[in-house]
Amino acid sequence: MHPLAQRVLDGDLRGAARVMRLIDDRAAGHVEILKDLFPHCGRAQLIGVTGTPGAGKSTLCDRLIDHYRKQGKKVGVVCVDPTSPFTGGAILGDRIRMQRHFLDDSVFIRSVATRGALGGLSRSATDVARVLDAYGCDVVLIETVGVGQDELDVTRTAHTTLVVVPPGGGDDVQANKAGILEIADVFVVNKADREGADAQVRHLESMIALGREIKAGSIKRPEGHVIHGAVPEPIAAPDDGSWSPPVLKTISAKGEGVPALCDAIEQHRAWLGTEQGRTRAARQAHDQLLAQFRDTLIEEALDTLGPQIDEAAASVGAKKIDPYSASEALIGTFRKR
Ligand SMILES: Nc1nc2c(ncn2[C@@H]2O[C@H](COP(=O)(O)OP(=O)(O)OP(=O)(O)O)[C@@H](O)[C@H]2O)c(=O)[nH]1
Ligand SMILES: [Mg+2]
Repeated sequence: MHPLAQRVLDGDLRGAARVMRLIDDRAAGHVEILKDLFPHCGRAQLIGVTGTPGAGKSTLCDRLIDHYRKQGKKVGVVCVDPTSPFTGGAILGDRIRMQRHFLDDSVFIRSVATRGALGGLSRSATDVARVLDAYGCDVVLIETVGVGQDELDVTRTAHTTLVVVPPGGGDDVQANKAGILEIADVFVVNKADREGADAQVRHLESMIALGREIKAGSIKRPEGHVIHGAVPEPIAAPDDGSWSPPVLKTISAKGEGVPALCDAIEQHRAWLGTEQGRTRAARQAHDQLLAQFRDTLIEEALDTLGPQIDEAAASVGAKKIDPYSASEALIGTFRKR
């Protein structure tokens, strides 16, 4: 066992902080520590909190920390900042929103900034969440902005993912329909003290219903033809044991709606224990391994091929070779090494 891994397992705060810094820097040896920690992971409940910029995710996290601390639980928070490391804006906001918990030594808040590397952000966040899990946190909140690829990867780590959106407008929601539906276990319409909250709830609910109908293959053309599948009527309720994301309203600024949200998180947690829930966990594990495999493979290939990739790219740019043949040639070289 790596001595730093042992320190994490012993609940040594400074040891854990050091491991997280090594992860952030992708420093040599950090993978060995993660290997040692992995068998001790899986105890913590991982909750992803994502959604529109400024929707109130950090304010909501602050309330969730409160809730779990009142239950005597140890809480970890990973804030993922996809903005430029030079502005650091989002992290500052996250820290301000949760600052009253900074002196509580049962709350561990850690930020992960974009490194610009391939999948670097989501991987660091996942790894940091694992360290917090092994360190003994009962709950780990992972805050990310938006629903880009990084967020998809991060939420694949989470047991339950909350998608937080503000009332009205709905442009972001509109633009990200597919992504949002894929990742949301619970929808949270925050800032319900503002106009348009009920409209947003209705919009999300109809989106969810539509998503179910498409899945069931029961969407009809206007003239009544079934496009695919043979189910003639739209499926109204999830009575097949699958999970349908509830849409809840909160006013995080005042803590309103938060107890009901915590109930929904618990219900989802219970569902994860059902047959369908376990199927989903297996799919997540599969996706995670695939992502890890992809990253490891690409890293090794970049290490091995290095400048040859730049040369090939220049040739493709100059139209001396097509990208398909160039990739095949690179893979050929990589295989032979
Ligand atoms: N009116 C109202 N304002 C809120 C509510 N919750 C949060 N806010 C305010 O919304 C602003 C953004 O809140 P944050 O919690 O920082 O939002 P965020 O989603 O974490 O923001 P980013 O991390 O920058 O994407 C702050 O000024 C909050 O005080 C709410 O329920 N009602
Ligand atoms: Mg925030």
